Amino acid sequence: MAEVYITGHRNPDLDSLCSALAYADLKNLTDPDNTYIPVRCSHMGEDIRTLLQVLEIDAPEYMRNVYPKVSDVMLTSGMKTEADMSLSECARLITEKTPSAFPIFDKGEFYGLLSIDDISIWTMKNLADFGEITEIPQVRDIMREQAEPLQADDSFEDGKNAFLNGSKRGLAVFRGDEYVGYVTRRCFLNTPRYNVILVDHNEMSQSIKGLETANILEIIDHHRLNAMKTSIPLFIDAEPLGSTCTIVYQLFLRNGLRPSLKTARILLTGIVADTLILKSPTTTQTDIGSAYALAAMCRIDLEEYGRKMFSNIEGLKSRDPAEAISSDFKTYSEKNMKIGIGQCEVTTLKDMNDYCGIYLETLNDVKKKNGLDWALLMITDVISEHSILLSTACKAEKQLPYSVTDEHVYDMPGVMSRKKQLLPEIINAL
Ligand SMILES: [Mn+2]
Repeated sequence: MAEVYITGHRNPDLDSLCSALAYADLKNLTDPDNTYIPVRCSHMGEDIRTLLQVLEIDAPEYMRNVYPKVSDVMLTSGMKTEADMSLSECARLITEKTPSAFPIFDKGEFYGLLSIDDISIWTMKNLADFGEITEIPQVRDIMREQAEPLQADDSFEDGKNAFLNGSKRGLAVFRGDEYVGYVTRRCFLNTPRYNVILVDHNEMSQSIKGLETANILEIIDHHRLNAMKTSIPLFIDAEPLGSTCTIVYQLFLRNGLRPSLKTARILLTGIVADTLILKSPTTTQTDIGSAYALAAMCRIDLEEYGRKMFSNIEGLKSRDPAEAISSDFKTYSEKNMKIGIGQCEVTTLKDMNDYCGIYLETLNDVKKKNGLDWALLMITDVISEHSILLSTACKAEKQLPYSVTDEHVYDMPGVMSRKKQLLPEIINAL
């Protein structure tokens, strides 16, 4: 039985979060031999958090990275060896299990690690001094000085390195100041690998930290393909649909399964959000068919549900610019340039002159902070299907096919999709 983590991209949007939740549900139904756990690999923006609350959807748990950790290889002893146990009692336990080190408790509390060296050193010394062992000591009396314990979240490499110096047989593992287990040298023979499924993205730079050390089992996505080299064969379902949730719904159908009502509503949420209520040019007949089928299943009026979702979006004027820009920000590497493009949805562009200046300024900070060559922000009015584009100063900026309304501000009527409409023009301009 293995654990498999399903994650969307960093700065998760609703499609990323919802497709992870729904796909985990599907995988747990079709493959009960393994456990599929939906996670998110970064923090959520304020607007997404509020929206999830309004829609009564629980976000996947946050997972910092998939680097192998000490906790992945640590042992927890079934032996309850007490500090006041006699050495002969202890010896009987050891010959049964032959561990090189194991934990000793004092009235249930962790006392320290006893290593096989503690026992042999004591025995040798007694034999050398007296020629025989006259008195049997308690375990606590022969334990030598304890080494600094490891932390459960320490990396596997750090844990392994802790054994490089000296002749330690084992090390205790703590979480904070609580004992949780112990490790011996043998624990570090094989590096464990996390199992990961990527949804709604396929690029390393947008994914969970430590992915290069993990097994990527599957990719379910609707973005351009710029995937990493993988170490094992994998299942990929990449389709040019409006939402990853549509692909996940199609996979339910292909498996002859119907999503539960809860999952149906989660899928619907992802589709409505990513297709901007089925109005984005990325929307296909499959998205429309899937969305209406799911809405019917949940007895939800699709348009009303969409309006309710988007009416919860606060105007950019009242939001913190840095937070708004980073809430849906993606980075790309193209023609040796590092580019970042953010997108914000609004329900009107009438107030844009009130905030354009401060957003342009903040965009420059974001560019510097992230070591980017070019940063852009697309502000999309989902009602009138119209976007404006803010840009940091860049040579390629002049090549963009949009009309300039102000310095570094461009008008993009009818443009709603970063991926399908803006990104190809950016690459062209470069
Ligand atoms: Mn998506």
